[in-house]
Amino acid sequence: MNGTVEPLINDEYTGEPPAKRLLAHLQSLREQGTKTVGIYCAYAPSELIRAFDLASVSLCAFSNATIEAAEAVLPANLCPLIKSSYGFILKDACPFFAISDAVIAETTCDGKKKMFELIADRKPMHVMDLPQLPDEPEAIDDWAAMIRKLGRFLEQVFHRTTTDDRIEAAIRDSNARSRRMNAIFEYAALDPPVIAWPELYDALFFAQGASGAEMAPVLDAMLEKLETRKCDGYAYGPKGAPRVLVTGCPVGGDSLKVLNIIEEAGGVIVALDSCSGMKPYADFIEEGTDDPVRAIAARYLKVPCSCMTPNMRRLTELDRIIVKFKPDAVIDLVLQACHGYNIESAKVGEHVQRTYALPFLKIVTDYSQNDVGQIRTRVEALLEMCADASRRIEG
Ligand code: BJ8
Repeated sequence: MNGTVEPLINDEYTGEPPAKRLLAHLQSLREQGTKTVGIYCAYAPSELIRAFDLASVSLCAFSNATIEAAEAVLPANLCPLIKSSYGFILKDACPFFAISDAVIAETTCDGKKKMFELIADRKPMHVMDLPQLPDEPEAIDDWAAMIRKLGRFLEQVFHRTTTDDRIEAAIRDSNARSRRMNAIFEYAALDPPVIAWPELYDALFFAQGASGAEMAPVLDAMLEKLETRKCDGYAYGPKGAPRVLVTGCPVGGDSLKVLNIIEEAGGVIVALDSCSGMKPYADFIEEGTDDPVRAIAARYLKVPCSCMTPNMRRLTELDRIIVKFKPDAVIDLVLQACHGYNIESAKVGEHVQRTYALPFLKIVTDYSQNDVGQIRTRVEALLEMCADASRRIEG
């Protein structure tokens, strides 16, 4: 970063892990009587949860420290995200789970589905049956039915009801948050970018558990500072640094090692295409329909997850991101034993290389530090290809 700049979120949690800020926020909501629902996936319709005056928050899933405990029960050759999630529950180490009054799960990948069975007795849990052929005509009816069924679960557990008007209000609140998040992403799309990925990550992390109204002052203050940075000619990253798009599995905690390596190797990350990144804000829910639950269903079925087949939206979404963020290279981050993202990587690599002639690298990793040296070597080689390409263009 050139020069010292004021942090975009400047509060008592600045410089701390972003979970602390979110936890404090949720605890203060609880003190005012707001109950919490824990979620594990971007398909969980948080608008419906909020329409019941409940907070929704993503549960812990990104630490190597909880994997050993999980492996006493789960197979070692399972996705680290699932093992870590389960280990957090076994060790009673996830503060967000501790304050959750219920948990929502979905039938996404097999490993997650079976892990949910093992934790189903810990809290009231509801599993949503996710249609996995999203383009079939009945998918939207099926998913809308599942969202209504979730509503009945929330009614039973929390002894309250909601209305279409409140669901519509939650949709509008969620869209307002997405609009502001997208306005923040514009500053990463600038060339050079004026926002660092840890700053993006801080905002994305807080947004996992804060409503649009709660996020508004935070994001508005960020936007004001970003505009000042832009006007002041501030640039993030070394001059001419290759711009990197990171796509693939959700990234957080110990897998952030890959993002750190990319920047240590001289790249700047301009887009994070994953469920822990920009993916949840890529689309809006239609407002003002006569069936807000169906509008929510339509939006969520568009989430381009590799559990879906075919998952053509992954490629069309990559098109949008590549045109907007103008990356010089694409890195597909796949968690070990995530067969969906791993297999899909062949299509992703072929698409970005053939359509955009972009250097592409698939990294398969877990939450340990064992492969840091190997990843660094491969990332450095990728970024060197970008430098060679730009030297050729200049020459
Ligand atoms: S909508 S990406 S959050 S399922 S747990 S699929 S990494 S093997 S997290 Fe996901 Fe929902 Fe899809 Fe997004 Fe692979 Fe691991 Fe399964 Fe995973």
